[in-house]
Amino acid sequence: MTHHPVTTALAVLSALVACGPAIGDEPVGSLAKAFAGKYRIGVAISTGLVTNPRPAADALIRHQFNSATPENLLKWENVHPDKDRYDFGPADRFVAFGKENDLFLVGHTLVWHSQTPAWVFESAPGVPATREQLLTTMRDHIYNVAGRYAGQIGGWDVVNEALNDDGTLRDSPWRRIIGDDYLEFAFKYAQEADPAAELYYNDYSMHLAAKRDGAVRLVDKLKQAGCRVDAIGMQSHYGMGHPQASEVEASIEALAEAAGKVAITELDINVLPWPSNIAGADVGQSAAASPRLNPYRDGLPAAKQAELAERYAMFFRLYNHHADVIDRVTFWGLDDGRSWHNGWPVRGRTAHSLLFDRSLAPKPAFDAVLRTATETP
Ligand code: 9MR
Repeated sequence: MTHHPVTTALAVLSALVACGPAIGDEPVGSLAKAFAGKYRIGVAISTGLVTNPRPAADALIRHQFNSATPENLLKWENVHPDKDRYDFGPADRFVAFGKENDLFLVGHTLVWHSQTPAWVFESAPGVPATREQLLTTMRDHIYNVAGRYAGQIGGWDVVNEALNDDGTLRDSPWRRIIGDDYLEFAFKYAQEADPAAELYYNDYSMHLAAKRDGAVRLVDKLKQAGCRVDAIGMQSHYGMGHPQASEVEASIEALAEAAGKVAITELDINVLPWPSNIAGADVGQSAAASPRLNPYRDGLPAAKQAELAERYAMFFRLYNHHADVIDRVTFWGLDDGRSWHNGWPVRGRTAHSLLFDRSLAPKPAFDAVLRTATETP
């Protein structure tokens, strides 16, 4: 099928109106501007958008967001794949993009059990590193990565996902080799690498009471040990039926009390059916594909769009109510086509988790979120 040139031109124009800065009679509002008095609005940027930039996506980011987190390119396996080799190319481009567009940049992440090459935990292939060796590896990595971007990356997820859902410390190689105090070293090295950067502890399922209590204990302990923790990150990978607003609210309050500030660091709402064997956001889990698990291949029906919009609005009303302790709300991806939910926990699904659809047009959820910025409580 060929497209009539006028139809094509109109489609291009309407896409520009939808996602670009004010063009035409009804400019699309800007999340960053609408929430400017409350908190920053961030977006996770995929590596593809950095290595293969798309003008329409760049324009959308510029118009809608004032903060950005690299979705993958600063993870250990990407930035420091071998002991003596760093790959700073994509990260340098991400930082340059942030500077050009005046975005507050968040580094994700320095110390995590996942996406970390095996060599980090070994002194020779198959031989576990000693505590001293692993501390040296951790320090060098943090100094080289956070140090390189000192003054440019404004805050770091220093440690990611150190807790089990019951609030105890995860049995990661970091903990097994160094001991429970590995987090203290991570925060200390990060502060030394860039004394001006904000330092965060970041985790998923933080609405769970036991995990929230564990995070409070963890941050209290870090502070007693003399570490600075500027905010606790609640990743916020949500579904349509869970969690309850009351659970999220209780965590915002408790975590803000412990750290002073909370950041919503990886927000998305998955409308797809949830495989029965999966819980939380642990990237190590997976489930088999089936048509039943991929019901919206051809688009999200209007009733579901409205439900998603209302659920997003509900969370933003909560964030607005607690805006005094919320530093930032970051969406985990720019648009539905780029959401990690297309590939996890089931491969090859059609996700609808974000505020912009696959053509970068704003969805009803976008309008609903934007409206909350000016609602009277
Ligand atoms: O969205 C990320 C996906 O592209 C990666 O394949 C995956 C593994 O690195 O990580 C995803 O991001 C995760 C984030 O780094 C930590 N919290 C959970 C996120 C979703 O899995």
